[in-house]
Amino acid sequence: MPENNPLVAVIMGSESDWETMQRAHKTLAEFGVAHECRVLSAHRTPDALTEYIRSCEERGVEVFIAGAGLAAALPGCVAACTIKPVLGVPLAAGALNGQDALYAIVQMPPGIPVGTLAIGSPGATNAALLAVSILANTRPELADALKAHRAKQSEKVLAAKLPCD
Ligand code: RP5
Repeated sequence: MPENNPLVAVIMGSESDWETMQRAHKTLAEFGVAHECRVLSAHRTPDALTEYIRSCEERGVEVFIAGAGLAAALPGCVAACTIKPVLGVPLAAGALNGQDALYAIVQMPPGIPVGTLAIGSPGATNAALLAVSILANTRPELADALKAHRAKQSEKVLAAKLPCD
């Protein structure tokens, strides 16, 4: 595989999802993980979605991240088309503030799993970190980068000052 081929594909159901899903893009970029982001909808572009997943597999993608709101069929549809790990991010897009998407994504029937993250930005960030963890199983440089990232978080907590200090 050429070196710049994406290892992670970040798919979202609508352009309106970018505001949240850019957290996944930014986190993957921070770790230097080759990835690409696409808008494709399970309901509105089913054929293009299937074709895209096939092309991702041919180009060596190892992890899929899929973010969607409302009925949020996207992560499950991606999982139906690949045996690669699929990480689902429920997005707050309507009256139910993402709880609809959370239930839709987390309640996959047994046999076609989607690793479901938190609603919204924390989920988008953690989906990317989890993708890095998966890739780090076979890439020591990513494992080191993850350890450094954790250490930085620990330092920040330990250095915290309260108004009563
Ligand atoms: C879902 O419907 C998308 O993932 C998005 O979160 C939501 C609303 O989409 P738009 O009406 O903004 O295109 O499929």
